[in-house]
Amino acid sequence: MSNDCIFCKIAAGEIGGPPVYQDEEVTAFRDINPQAPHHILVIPNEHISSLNEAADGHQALLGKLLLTAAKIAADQGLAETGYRLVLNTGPQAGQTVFHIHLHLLGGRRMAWPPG
Ligand code: DGP
Repeated sequence: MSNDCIFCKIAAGEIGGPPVYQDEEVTAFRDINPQAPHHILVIPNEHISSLNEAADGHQALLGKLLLTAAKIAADQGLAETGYRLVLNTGPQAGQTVFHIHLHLLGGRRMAWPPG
């Protein structure tokens, strides 16, 4: 855990409301600034600043982020209509919180290419 990381504090239950999903490896919670009717962030409980800092040993954990997002999407009724997963990496991609997080967005039609 990084003491100055807001997402570490959320994963530890120190701030924020009840998570959408949590187990010993990952936490999912609603984005504070939703960009779609459903906007959920899925994070590893372990602090990893960005995908650039992920190592080979994180392979299973990163796969779990994807599978957890898919399960949450199904639980939220988004599997049939579709949803988008976004993983911003670095400032130019728009990453503002430096703890890996997968955006799960759904409930509206998405444009392509993304802005
Ligand atoms: P990104 O731009 O990819 O780094 O996305 C960071 C997201 O995190 C952004 O959509 C807003 C969200 N966020 C930032 N601080 C908080 C917080 O304290 N609580 C929650 N639930 N979401 C937050």
